[in-house]
Amino acid sequence: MAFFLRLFRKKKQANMTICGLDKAGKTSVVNYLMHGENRETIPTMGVNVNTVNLPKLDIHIYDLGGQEGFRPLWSDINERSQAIVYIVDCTDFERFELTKNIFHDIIDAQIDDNVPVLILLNKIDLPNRMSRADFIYHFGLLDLKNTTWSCYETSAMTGGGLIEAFTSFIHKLEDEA
Ligand code: G3D
Ligand code: MG
Repeated sequence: MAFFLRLFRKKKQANMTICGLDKAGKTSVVNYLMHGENRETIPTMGVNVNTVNLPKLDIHIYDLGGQEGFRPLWSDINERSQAIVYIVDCTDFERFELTKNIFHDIIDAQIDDNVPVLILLNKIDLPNRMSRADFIYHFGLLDLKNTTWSCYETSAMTGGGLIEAFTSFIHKLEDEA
């Protein structure tokens, strides 16, 4: 009986939100995940949704517009997400404090403690970037006591680091489904 129930049970759904400042590389990362290559992007107006169908789980990927005007939309979507991906441009020293504050606001006010968070230090193909160790320290990740987080260096230009970053993250979601 349990076997038949499993066969006909509706597949589990999960929402995954991709957050970060405009130009961090959110849409480029989603394009790489969906198409296996870098594609030209235009600024995201509002929200783009893509669905990945895995055997046990459908993941709805919400790619949010990062400009200031769209950020008020984030909290609604984040509150309904089972996973958060936060993308930081590792060469954008000027907006480091801004993106750090926005990140901590999401963690503190928009998601539950049990929602896993994947942080991507993106654009590692470029020179003059911050190191992962410096980033983890200065971004305050070591101060997060209740959040399950992981941090990977990635390039949505070359695809570097993306498989490593998403493999265990997505397996975790599948296991919880
Ligand atoms: P967003 O969705 O976060 O706003 P986009 O960011 O994905 O639209 O990317 C913004 C710009 O950064 C794009 O360049 C894109 O090609 C570039 N970009 C994204 N990821 C990387 C990366 O890993 N390495 C490098 N070198 N560039 C990246 P344009 O020139 O179109 O603005
Ligand atoms: Mg975008």
